[in-house]
Amino acid sequence: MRNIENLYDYTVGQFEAIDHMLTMGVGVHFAALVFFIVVSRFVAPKYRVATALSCIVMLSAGMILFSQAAMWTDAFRFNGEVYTLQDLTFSNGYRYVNWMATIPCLLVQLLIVLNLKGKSIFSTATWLIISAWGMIVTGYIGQLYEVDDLSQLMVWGAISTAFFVVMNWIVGVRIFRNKSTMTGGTQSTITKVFWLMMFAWTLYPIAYLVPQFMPSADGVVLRQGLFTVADISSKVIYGIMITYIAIKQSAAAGYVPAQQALDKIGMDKSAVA
Ligand code: RET
Repeated sequence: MRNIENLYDYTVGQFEAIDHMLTMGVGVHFAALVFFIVVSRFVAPKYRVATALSCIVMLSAGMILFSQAAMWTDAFRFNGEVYTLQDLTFSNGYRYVNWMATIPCLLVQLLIVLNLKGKSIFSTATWLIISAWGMIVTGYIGQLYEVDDLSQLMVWGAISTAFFVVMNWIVGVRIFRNKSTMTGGTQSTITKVFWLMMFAWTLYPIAYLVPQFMPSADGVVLRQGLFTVADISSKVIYGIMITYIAIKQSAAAGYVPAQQALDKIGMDKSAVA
């Protein structure tokens, strides 16, 4: 009974909205997995790990969302009027555990397209991963209190946010420092990636705070909606932008499959010339 999801009855509309959002999330991540596998051949070996990391994130997120959707439909039964909890419970905790793996992948793919190498990629990745894990572990602990003790939710949330700020600061500094190394006209795209991250990643702490500002069945629908928008933006759209940058930089470095792909879809003719 750790999550507020288990406290309410849901109308058919509320129940199905959540079921449909989770199921859509599964579909989007698996479809994107196919996309990343197919386009990885246009990415030069130097950047290909970035796209491979997107594949891992898609598989991992698709699987966790599949299990969230199954858990949601297993936990509640329709009694002719509303959906009520049965002898199983629903938990968001699995998401947090999944982030321990997916967030490092998302951060490392960013560092790869920022052209960081050797010692500097290793040390930046280490600091980013330490702060990300600090953020996740403290957030995981906090969400265990969302039903029983909102003050604990807030205290752990504040500690987690401190890690989040450090992580964002490192990301911002790295992007704006390394922008000048980026080729193929990708400097404006990386700025967009930065703002996408700031937007999408902030939706997660808002979802965390739902028990504080909207403890109701509608709040639960809002929370699962926030998670869905955040997941698709921070992993799928982000991954597409990262791979786009990787292909453009590959073309600028003379990688022929990248040049052919860009020429064909008319995105960048200058890189071929
Ligand atoms: C928590 C706890 C409350 C405070 C903050 C949080 C931040 C979570 C974030 C999650 C990002 C997840 C991603 C997943 C990709 O697979 C832990 C909810 C600040 C930023 C990008």
